[in-house]
Amino acid sequence: MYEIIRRDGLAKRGRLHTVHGVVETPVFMNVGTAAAIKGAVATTDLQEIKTQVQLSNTYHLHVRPGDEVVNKLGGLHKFMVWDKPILTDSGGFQVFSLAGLRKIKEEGVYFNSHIDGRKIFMGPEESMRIQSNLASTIAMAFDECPSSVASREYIEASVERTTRWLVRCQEEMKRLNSLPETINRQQMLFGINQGGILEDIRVDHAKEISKLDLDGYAVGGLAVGESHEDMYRILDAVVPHLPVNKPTYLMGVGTPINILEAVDRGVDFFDCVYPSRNGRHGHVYTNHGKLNLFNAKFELDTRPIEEGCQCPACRTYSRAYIRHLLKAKEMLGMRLAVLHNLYFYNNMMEEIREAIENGNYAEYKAKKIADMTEKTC
Ligand code: PRF
Ligand code: ZN
Repeated sequence: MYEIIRRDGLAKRGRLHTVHGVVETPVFMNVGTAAAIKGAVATTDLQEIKTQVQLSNTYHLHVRPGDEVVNKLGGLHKFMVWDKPILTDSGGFQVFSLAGLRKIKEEGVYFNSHIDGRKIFMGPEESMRIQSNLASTIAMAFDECPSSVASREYIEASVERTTRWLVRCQEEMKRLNSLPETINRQQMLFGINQGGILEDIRVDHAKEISKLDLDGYAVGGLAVGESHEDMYRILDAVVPHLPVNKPTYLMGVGTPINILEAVDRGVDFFDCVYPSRNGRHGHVYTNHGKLNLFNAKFELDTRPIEEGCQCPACRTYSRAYIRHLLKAKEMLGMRLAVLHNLYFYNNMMEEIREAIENGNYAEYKAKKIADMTEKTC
């Protein structure tokens, strides 16, 4: 059940009630592709960095260790020792971005594993069965994310197939949730809107999938190489055609500014590898722009990454020390930079929720963007 507590323009302050607790929205989900957040982040860290939801991947966990193994161990929550919500992506997108030779057919996708090259088939039913085995809180529909340079004809045919796949996902999920052996019999299913940057196809698809009574709706197929202006134009067109009483999830987005802009257009859920990936490379977010800790100017800098930041890195260590750790390839360097970055994102979402509650989201967004792009430090 999703409730809207407050609206400020199109921005929504909401609450998603799940079997694994409540998600306060807008929310940034922390990416743990293979059941771990890269950068040696443990469950015990997540409370301190304000994580609400972890995101894992159907495709990766199916290949290794295998969803049957996770199922025998009692599901992903027990396996990872995380009792709050987990969203699993369906595998569709990862198959397209990672797997080798692949063939897309009406029944699903044939491809080779990126680990050992073995042949795998995944269709809507397989994706739902894997996600049911994993017993995540929210399962994503099996979709195709067409290439950003695909033709109108290709995108049209692909989106129609994605709709047929969605209907199959919904039926299979209903069946799995009714089985006594299913670990999470209240698993939620989110549908995914596609259509590249073609507004008419996007809007038709949004209207079509809105007729199905799903637990939430995602906008997929963005942040795949198009301009930020195109992304915002598609959100402007699509979000008003998705059910307002259901959560809206923008998949794989993005920079702090992308998130601030998308919240303003009615988006509630986000995920992105940027904070963890950038952290592992020594790039850290601050309210005055991104810093590269490898830069020589931080050699003798005794300040924390960000003055006043309450993350585990900033409460204890200096820029100079973390810079040294990163240069010496000490694991602690990556870990601290990742913890800071995830805290920065999760804390920004808390600020966003507060601003919407106070009815001053427009001012908050303008100031946050002005500060982040001002480039001092
Ligand atoms: N589909 C799925 N997962 C995704 C995407 C998508 O289009 C994207 C696109 N940014 C990220 N993750 N299933
Ligand atoms: Zn910090």
